[in-house]
Formats: sequence, C-alpha cells, structure tokens
Amino acid sequence: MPKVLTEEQIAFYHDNGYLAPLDGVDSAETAAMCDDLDAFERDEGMRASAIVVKGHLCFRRSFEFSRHPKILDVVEDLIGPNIMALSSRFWMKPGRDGSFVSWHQDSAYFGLDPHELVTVWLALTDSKPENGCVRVIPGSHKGKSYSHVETYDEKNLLARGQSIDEIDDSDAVDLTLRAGQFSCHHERIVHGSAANDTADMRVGLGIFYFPAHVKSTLGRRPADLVRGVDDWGNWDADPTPTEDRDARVLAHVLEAGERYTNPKYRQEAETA
Ligand SMILES: O=C(O)CCC(=O)C(=O)O
Repeated sequence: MPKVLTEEQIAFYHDNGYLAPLDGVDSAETAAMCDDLDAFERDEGMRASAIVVKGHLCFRRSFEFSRHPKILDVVEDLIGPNIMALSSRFWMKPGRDGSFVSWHQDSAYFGLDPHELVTVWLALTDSKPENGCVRVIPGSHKGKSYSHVETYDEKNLLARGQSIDEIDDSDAVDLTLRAGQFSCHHERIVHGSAANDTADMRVGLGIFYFPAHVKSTLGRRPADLVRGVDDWGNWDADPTPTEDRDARVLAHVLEAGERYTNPKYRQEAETA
C-alpha cells in the first residue's frame, strides 16, 4: 500500500522515469534556504555552488529537508522503506551567465549497482523553460547506457562536464516547478538543462536517494541513512551535523568534493 502517491503516479514514474510537480515546502522555507546560501558565500568567501557533493549536510534547513517525512514518503513509494542519501547538490544558475547542464545519465558516474537511485529536485526558486529548468527524455531510463565524455566545459555545471555526445532530444519534457515544488527522476534517465535567459538566479537542491541494498562500485564510501534500517552494511556513515555549517562536516564535504571532481579519482563510466 503506497504511503502518499497513487498507483497511477508510481506507474508513471516507473514507465517514464520521472514524476512532477509535487508539493514540497512553502516558499518562505525556500527563501530561507536561499538566504542560507547567500550567508555562506558572504561568510566563507566561497561560492555555495562550489560545494559539489553532500551540501545538504552543511545547512540545518537542507539537512532537515533531506529527512522531511513528506519527501521521504514519496521516495519510499518509489524505492522502498530503507533509504540512504548518497549526496546532494545546490544547482545554481545565475541569470544570463550561460551555464547549463549537458544531457547525461547519473548512472554513468554515480558508481551504484543496481541503478535504483531517485533524485528529488526541490525548486528553491521558480524553475521554468526561460530560466533553464531541468529537462528529461521520458522513458530513456529503460533504454541504453550512453557513453559520456568528460568535457570539463567551464559553463557546464556537472563536476566533470560529463556529456552524452549525440542524443535525439525531440521528445524532451520541461520540468516546470514553482519554488517549493519538487520533481523526482530516475538515475538512468537522460536529463539536462539549458542556460538561464532571465535576469534572476535559478536555484534547485537535488538530493540523491537510493535503497540501502544498493552497492558502491567505487569502493567503500559514506552515505546518510535517512529512513529505515541498513541491514546490508555496504556503506560507511556520513557525519551528522550538530549545527549549521558544522566545521567538521564542511571539511568532510569538501574532501568528498575533491574526490568527486579530481580526474585522478576514478568515476564509473558505463559504455553503450
Ligand atoms: O539543475 C539542473 O539544471 C540539472 C540537475 C541535474 O542534473 C540533476 O539533478 O541530476
């Protein structure tokens, strides 16, 4: 018996590889989450977008969001009751700066087996075609595994600019969301986003959840058990923050980010 989704919504996700829009938090909460990012940039002298992994551990509000029952009930309906958060990312696209996300499949480099991860993408600002909302190619999660090229394009928000070279995107769907709404997409779905052609920043928080039975194909790594039990022991534990911008947690997050972006560390790359 599903917790919150209808059987039709669950079937839609499994058939199409995504689900949107869903109501998450109110717009006062998303505005406060954006304020957290502004304060971080002011105080730490570092772009919040430079936290490329596990950013949800750095801010009280995003940490609480990552285990919010309303969100986890949806995730549980899609992937089952034992849920771990692998990582997260604040996707920040300043107005008219040309940044984009190339077509890609997260499964090509998340290093997971089997591919059952779901991303919850929370809109911290409105997200629409004009400001480069997330786009997906429906059903592509059931198709082939594409080869990805690491382009390191500086305008590509992906950590290594991982891109699928050639793709037919004529069926792509825009995931338009109001601030506070969220979408879900499957680890294997082909997705990306175009540049922000408006004057205002577009921000989203993506949190990557997988069922605890999933294994890492990149050796032991930490993840964050957010609901249920871990009877499999495939993962080490991320540290739990005790305060906003906990220095110990920030150091852990920055070190994990270095492993994620530095070419000397392997990322799994599936081939077609
Ligand atoms: O925020 C974007 O534009 C892209 C997000 C994305 O690639 C993801 O959540 O996996």
